[in-house]
Amino acid sequence: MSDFDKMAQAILDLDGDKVIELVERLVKEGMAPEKIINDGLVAGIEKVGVLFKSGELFVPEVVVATSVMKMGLSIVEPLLKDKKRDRLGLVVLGTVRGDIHDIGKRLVSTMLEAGGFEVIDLGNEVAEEVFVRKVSELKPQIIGMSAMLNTTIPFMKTTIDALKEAGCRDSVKIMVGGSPVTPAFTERIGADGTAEDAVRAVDLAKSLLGKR
Ligand code: B1M
Repeated sequence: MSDFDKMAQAILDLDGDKVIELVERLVKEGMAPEKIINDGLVAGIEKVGVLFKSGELFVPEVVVATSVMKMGLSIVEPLLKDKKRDRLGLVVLGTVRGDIHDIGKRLVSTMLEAGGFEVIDLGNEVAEEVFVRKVSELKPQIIGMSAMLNTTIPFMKTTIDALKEAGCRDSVKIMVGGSPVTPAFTERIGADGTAEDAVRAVDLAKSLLGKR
């Protein structure tokens, strides 16, 4: 079994000590933080999702698996942030109203920071009026919305409508993401772009601002 398989298995076993031990060893051996995140930690939480869907795991176990995964993330994230370069722009990020999934958003935030953006993360269950208030207060170049539920992605459109109503839609670029979000949905709600993962989210943010 590879170290990444062991890490994913440790997340499934809800074994935080094992995850920490493996992450710390791989970091010490010089493994790229992005690889530890994608091939070990994200792979583990995705396996949790498969077992949750098939009814073999229940919400309390997924909650603990999430904390175990985050223990590993908190070791590698600072290494990515060390790569911070010149500020390319300000991104205000949040998971939309009614949705508490934050692992993907957190990865997007970390990768954007590593890619040179300043990020203000508004957290989870961010109501449309909060996005509107933050656009006028902080004047970001980009608003990023994340959602993981079929029942919460409609709030992305609600937020865009609220920004239009407040007269500030045209002052920001809007990017959206999360597993139920498709390019067709993105276009339909009038957002400016979507990305499948955190690495592509950085490319998207740069292209929205005309930077390479
Ligand atoms: Co929930 N959950 N969950 N869950 N959960 C999913 C999403 C689900 C697919 C599981 C399943 O059925 N297989 C399903 C949603 C079905 C749907 O509607 N499409 C689901 C459900 C149903 C629920 C509840 C309703 C369960 C219940 O209570 N009965 C409930 C809802 C709570 C709520 O939000 N109101 C719920 C609760 C939870 C937990 C609290 C237990 C926990 C969340 C903990 C947390 O985040 N703090 C949880 C988890 C962990 C999951 C799974 C297992 C993993 C999600 C995750 O973190 N993936 C998930 C199953 C799965 O996805 N396989 C599932 C890893 C993460 C790195 O990927 O978030 O996709 P992702 O992010 C990616 C990309 O999407 C993209 O980049 C990220 C990084 O590469 N991306 C962006 C994300 N945001 C972006 C924004 C961008 C650009 C790219 O621009 C701004």
